[in-house]
Amino acid sequence: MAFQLPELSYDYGALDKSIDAQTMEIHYTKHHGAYVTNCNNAIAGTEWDDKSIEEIMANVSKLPPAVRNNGGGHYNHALFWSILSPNGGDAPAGKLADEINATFGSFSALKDLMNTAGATRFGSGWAWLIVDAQGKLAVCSTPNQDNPTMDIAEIKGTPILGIDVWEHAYYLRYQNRRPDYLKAIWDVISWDAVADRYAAAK
Ligand code: MN3
Repeated sequence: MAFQLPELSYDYGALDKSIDAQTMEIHYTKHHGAYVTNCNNAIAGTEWDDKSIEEIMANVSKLPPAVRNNGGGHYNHALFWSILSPNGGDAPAGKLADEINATFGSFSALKDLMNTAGATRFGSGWAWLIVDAQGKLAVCSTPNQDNPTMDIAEIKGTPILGIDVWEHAYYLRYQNRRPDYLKAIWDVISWDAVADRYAAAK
């Protein structure tokens, strides 16, 4: 069963307060599209071609680099689109808010940690908020299209929020100013979606 691009629940221009429409369209159709195609090609005809993306991530060390890069790209972008929303930008609520306050001190402190993780990731990669094996929240970052669900990850866990810090995610509007993109992206984070992922991960 070949992987497919997930449907977006908003238009390319819907996140314009943080991400412009052209960036969204190229990012989704060309970048994510290529990860899907290349991942499918890399696993076609192998024992992995009927496995879930989660199972592939958990065993990625046994697979060729093309699967790590493109399967990772598919997993990461599917998560990324799902936690963005034109109605985002509020603050975490309920149990997730309590856990953020208990772990990091405040929502503002979490944003600072995520922004630093993203800004200091040399080259391309991702900043993550994860639930670790002990059920605790943690912030980390990964290079390229790696993620914390991969068996090769230095810090492992279930991501509930991921921010793409590849230049293709922000360059048209922000050029080299990655910190400005990171500051703006919080205006389109859907805390409902992150809370759903938190509940599922616990
Ligand atoms: Mn990307």
